[in-house]
Amino acid sequence: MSKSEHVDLETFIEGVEKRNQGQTEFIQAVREVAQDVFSFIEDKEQYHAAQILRRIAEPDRVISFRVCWEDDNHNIRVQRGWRVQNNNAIGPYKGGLRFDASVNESILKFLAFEQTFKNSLTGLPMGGGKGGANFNPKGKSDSEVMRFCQSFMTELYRHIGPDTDVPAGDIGVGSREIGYLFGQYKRITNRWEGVLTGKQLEFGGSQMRPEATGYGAVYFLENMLKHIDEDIDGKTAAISGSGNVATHAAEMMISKGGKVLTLSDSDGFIHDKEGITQEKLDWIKELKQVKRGRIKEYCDEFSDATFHKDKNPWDVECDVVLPCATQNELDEKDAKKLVKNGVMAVAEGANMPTTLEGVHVFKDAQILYGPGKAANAGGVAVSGLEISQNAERLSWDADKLETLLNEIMSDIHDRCTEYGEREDGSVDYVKGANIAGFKKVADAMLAFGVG
Ligand code: NDP
Ligand code: 2IT
Repeated sequence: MSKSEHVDLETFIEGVEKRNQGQTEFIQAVREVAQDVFSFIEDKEQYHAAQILRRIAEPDRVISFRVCWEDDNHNIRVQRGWRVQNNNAIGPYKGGLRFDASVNESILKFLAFEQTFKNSLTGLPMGGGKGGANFNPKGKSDSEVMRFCQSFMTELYRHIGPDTDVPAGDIGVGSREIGYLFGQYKRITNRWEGVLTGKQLEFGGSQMRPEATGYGAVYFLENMLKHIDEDIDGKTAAISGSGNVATHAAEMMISKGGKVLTLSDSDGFIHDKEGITQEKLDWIKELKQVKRGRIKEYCDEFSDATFHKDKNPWDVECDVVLPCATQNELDEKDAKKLVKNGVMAVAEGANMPTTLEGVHVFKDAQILYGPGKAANAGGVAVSGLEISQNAERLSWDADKLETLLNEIMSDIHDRCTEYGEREDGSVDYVKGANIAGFKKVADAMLAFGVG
């Protein structure tokens, strides 16, 4: 074969921009990975010749469909649903479903692209996918959510399967929604199979799956700190979000002796200078999961705390930061403030919560910075273990799963170190995660030939 002509990084990005006009989040995610992958493959002709990154950055398919449902006032409502199947080189497509008013194709394509690298990093055989709908579950009755989920699955079921594509939860999709979705899949197909993860324990769910993303992010943080002979005990933390990931990250921080100062939702953040204790956190979990309330109500219950409307918590002085709400919630200005205030580590529970400019601030300051695709991989890793349990029709106990989660997070840390260590011994976790995640998928694609 004659030597192929290589495009340079900027030409590659220009092509991505041209083919995905207006899809800013997707372009951002590709740009962040491409920088590191281009330097890694510089002297590796086989990856260039096979156009591997170009192929990973073009989803295998994007399925979009109408979701029609009836609200409690008998109005007919029409939403748009999607499943983005990005890449299945190393296993069936795997990744969550997001129900939020902001959901669009760009956001789901960025999430499916990121998921491909994240799932590779876990060491488990899972490809990358993501889906969801521009449906806002806030303020909806249980019956409305049920009818929406049933309608959504009535189309989605034909595109998924335990060996094809296994969705799970993400923003706005928790155990209630997974229950309705699974029930409808089972009804339509007459098959009981592990087609979704994040199920309740009664019907094939895994111990530790609800906790896995948040706990895993703290284990990753602990690994990064250990690398510089530090630990969590006594460290103050600012956490954003108050959903599944944020509350479990807070729980593990508290259990390791950390002091959690903040949590948030899309209305603003709460600041509790005394620290959010496990007792207070149990109150928050009840507020968010059962009463479906707002985080500001915390200040009515715990009067020392203050609520900061329409603000994120990045002004608060702290040792470590765990952004656990959503993409692009921490920008360059926030990053500079955090560095100025002496933050030593950032572990991302959310997907791409830091803007590209913010990432550069953290990297330049050489603080410990664990990107989402590494730090929040514990959730999908335990989803992978839920698939294994369903396949062998067994349930493993919580201790075994917690041990496995711990080991997987430590292995991910080691993979990042292998490819991201700088000459001075510090670690560029972004580079490490991007290259380690890429290499496994790329080598599988090379084995398959062009297709
Ligand atoms: P939840 O729906 O349980 O919670 C989301 C939290 O983020 C809520 O507190 C929500 O507040 C807040 N939030 C959402 N959108 C915004 C916004 N635009 N501005 C400010 N706050 C916002 O979702 P998860 O905890 O599951 O997901 C949080 C993040 O973690 C996401 O980035 C997700 O992709 C990522 N993630 C999740 C995994 C999982 O296993 N669940 C695995 C890996 C990553 P409000 O109630 O006001 O909307
Ligand atoms: O972003 C993520 O990794 C998730 N939302 C979890 C995906 C999964 O399949 O468990």
